[in-house]
Amino acid sequence: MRIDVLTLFPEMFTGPLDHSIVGRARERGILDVRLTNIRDFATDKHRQVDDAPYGGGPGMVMKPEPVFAAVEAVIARARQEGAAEPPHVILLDPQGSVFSQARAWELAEKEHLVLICGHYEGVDERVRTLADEELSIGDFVLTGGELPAMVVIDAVCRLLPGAIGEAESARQESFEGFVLDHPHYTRPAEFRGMAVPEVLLGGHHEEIRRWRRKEALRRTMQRRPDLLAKAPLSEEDLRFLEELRAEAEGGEP
Ligand code: 9D3
Repeated sequence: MRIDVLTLFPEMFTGPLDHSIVGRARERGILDVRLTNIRDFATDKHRQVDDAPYGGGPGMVMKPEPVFAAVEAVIARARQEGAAEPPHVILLDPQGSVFSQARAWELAEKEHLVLICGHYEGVDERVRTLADEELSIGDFVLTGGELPAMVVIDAVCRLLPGAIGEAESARQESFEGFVLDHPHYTRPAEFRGMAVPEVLLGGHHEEIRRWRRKEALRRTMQRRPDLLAKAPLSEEDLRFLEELRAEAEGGEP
């Protein structure tokens, strides 16, 4: 997959994209990330990329011309390099639809993404016409679209074939994200008086699988009942949930 990132702050991306799974995917050629500084497409003598809002008010708005020129240059370059289809263009914006694991799976199918990062008070409204979709990463205020772009790249990258180990990939399903993880332990078996659950020490694989699934459901029920409502549940899951309900019932004074 190829991802072009258009930003006024390309330096922000060095670090997060150079390490761990994303760094390795880039080394292996699974992911090709290219950074474009929108300022390089400013044409006036001051290389101005933002301006005061029409109608007045505080803050600055990103001018449309450099963003349009940058997106058009990236699209033209991809076509020259033999791309069959035009890229999927995403504007990172607080007004976008909220990014999700389901959206990450869909984006992982694309050959080429273009991520446009706004900064300051946002982009000129006409920039929206460049985008196939607008994405937010949640209801909190950041200073720009750069961190959200990195979040999207990270989430999509680990879904690309070959990005993570075979064992882990096999566990990845499109259902991922509906049930929280079970508790994890490593050595020592007892730490500051806190013991690892007996079942995990025994090596009885089927018993361990059942324990993990039940604990995953317990956590999800306790912390994120909203997820459980959407989760595809097996007959066994429903039995575990019934047991958990009974345990909770029995726990009452
Ligand atoms: C304080 C300015 N806000 C007035 C209501 C609007 C605003 C404009 C630009 C708020 C944040 C930003 C910069 N943020 C992003 O560009 C952004 C973002 C975010 O802030 N939160 C979650 N997802 C995203 S995606 C892009």
